[in-house]
Amino acid sequence: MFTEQDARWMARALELARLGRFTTSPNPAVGAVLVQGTELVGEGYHRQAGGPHAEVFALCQAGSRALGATAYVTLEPCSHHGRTPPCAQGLIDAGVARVVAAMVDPNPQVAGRGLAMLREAGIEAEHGLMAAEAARLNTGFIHRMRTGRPHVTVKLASSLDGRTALANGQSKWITGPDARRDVHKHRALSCAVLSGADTVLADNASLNVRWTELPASLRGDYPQDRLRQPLRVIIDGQNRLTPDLALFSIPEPILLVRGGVSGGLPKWVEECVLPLSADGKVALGALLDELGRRQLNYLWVEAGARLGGALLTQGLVDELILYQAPKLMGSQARGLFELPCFDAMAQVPELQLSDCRRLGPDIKITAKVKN
Ligand code: AOF
Ligand code: ZN
Repeated sequence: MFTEQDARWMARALELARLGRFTTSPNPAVGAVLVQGTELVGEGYHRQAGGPHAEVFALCQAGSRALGATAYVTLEPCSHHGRTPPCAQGLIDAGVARVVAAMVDPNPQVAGRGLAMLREAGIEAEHGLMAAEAARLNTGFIHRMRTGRPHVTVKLASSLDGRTALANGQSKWITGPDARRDVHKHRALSCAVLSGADTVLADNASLNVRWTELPASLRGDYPQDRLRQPLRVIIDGQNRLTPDLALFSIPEPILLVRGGVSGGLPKWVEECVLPLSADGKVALGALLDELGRRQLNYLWVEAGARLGGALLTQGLVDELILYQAPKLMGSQARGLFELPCFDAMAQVPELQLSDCRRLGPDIKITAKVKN
């Protein structure tokens, strides 16, 4: 059904889509290419919500050369009037002859209607070319469209024997600079960073993205003036965080999840009271629902063994990213996750490795959690 040429142009559209991945949320990252015969006549990618969709840039560049062209798009062209008019109609009006989409848009407002609109207008419209690559680019968006919650990745850094801090709390630094820059990349790709009061108090962490700490290879794709900060979400059930912490000195949004509102914080801090579970802890499922309502696609968790363990035990973690340094910290040091005591291997949470690579002296393990 698809030719080698089709695959080549779709690969270009995916490359373009990737350029938007730091800035399109809550929208997906999408790329589009218009080809006349063997000639590229227009291309573009979605940059930010509220701005033009990928197809609009490509159509604009192609002008009258869009007539009879083939469009390669990494996501089905939209059919609805959102912040912008429907792309399917734009392609029809421009006289495009064929549309190849990598995947159907999981947004229930579209969900196949864009492709149907094109077919009704007599345009050949197909999907399924490089669908897995396209889906990987928008894991968070797809997850939120299906579940109403953000995709949750828990990040941990440990020694080879799975220890995250010495018994006295010391943890600076277990992993090297390459691993720490990679963490920064993930923060920049995320819509929100979740942590707990314990972690914030122990490290006086800022949990923001600092451009100079991103991997150098990324800074080209992602100019400093487009840097976007993830929402910092901190669980502080006992109102222990005080306004003098480093976290509050950075004038970027913070959502403090608390037992009660205390006030007296900078204006960029929002306090939010959520239901408590039976044991008096913030109901984590309700928190994810709230973050989903706020249209956050990717949640990056940098927390301690207790919050990580609670998320894992409640089946709320989708992915684990573990940076491991070739060090041994011993069994007196702190572990990765606080989990219940298991009596049988059949009870143990199981993960599925999706990637394993070296980062300088350390290794990075990415694993999906089977819930
Ligand atoms: C496309 N091309 O480049 C993107 C699409 O509010 P709006 O108008 O920006 O619409 C957002 C929705 O449009 C988003 O949830 C997703 O379903 C689709 N994104 N569609 O045709 C694009 N970014
Ligand atoms: Zn569109």
